[in-house]
Amino acid sequence: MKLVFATHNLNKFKEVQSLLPSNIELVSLSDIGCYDDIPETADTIQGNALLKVAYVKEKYGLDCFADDTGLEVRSLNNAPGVYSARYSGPGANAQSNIHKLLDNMSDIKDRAARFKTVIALDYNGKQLLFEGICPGTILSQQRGTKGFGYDPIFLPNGKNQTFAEMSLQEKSTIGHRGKAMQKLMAHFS
Ligand code: ITT
Repeated sequence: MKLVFATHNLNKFKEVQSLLPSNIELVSLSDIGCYDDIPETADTIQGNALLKVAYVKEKYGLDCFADDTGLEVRSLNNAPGVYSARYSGPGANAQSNIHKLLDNMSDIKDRAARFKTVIALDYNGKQLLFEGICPGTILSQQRGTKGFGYDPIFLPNGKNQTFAEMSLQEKSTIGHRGKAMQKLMAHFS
């Protein structure tokens, strides 16, 4: 079976590809000729995941799934949350977002946070949602060079390595995206 994964994030694509059984062939946005900046204007993570699949369905008529992810920090009222990608403003990137978050948390003792992924699936005329959550804490300094985004400052609960210090496989086993993907795959089994 072929399924479009509606993401422009190559790291996400690789994570998801490593989790899929061999009977599912993942098709990228560039494979279908989509280079558009798909609007993510909803005010919830779930809403943005649904917007991404709706865009591909409407413009290309293809079944697909999409992932929207946010980092929710308890002491910041769950910010950056749905705004994780543009937390540091126009031209934001992973490093500027990390620096802004560490600055905002410099005096904060409660470092609890969680990654939340919502996968939206548009398949056979139906839309379904699958959620994955990974609890952890925000470190005060970056550790590790693997992964992407906020991974160097996120220490999952019960682990002594950040997501950026772990192998892709280990991150997927305990991580938010891996948990949401397990639910997606259970749907197809
Ligand atoms: P697509 O929308 O094209 O899938 P994106 O990078 O914009 O790619 P999101 O909107 O889901 O994806 O991501 C929001 C932000 O959260 C963005 O800054 C990511 O780098 C970050 N992020 C997402 N998943 C992450 C993960 O597993 N580890 C660390 N940071 C992550």
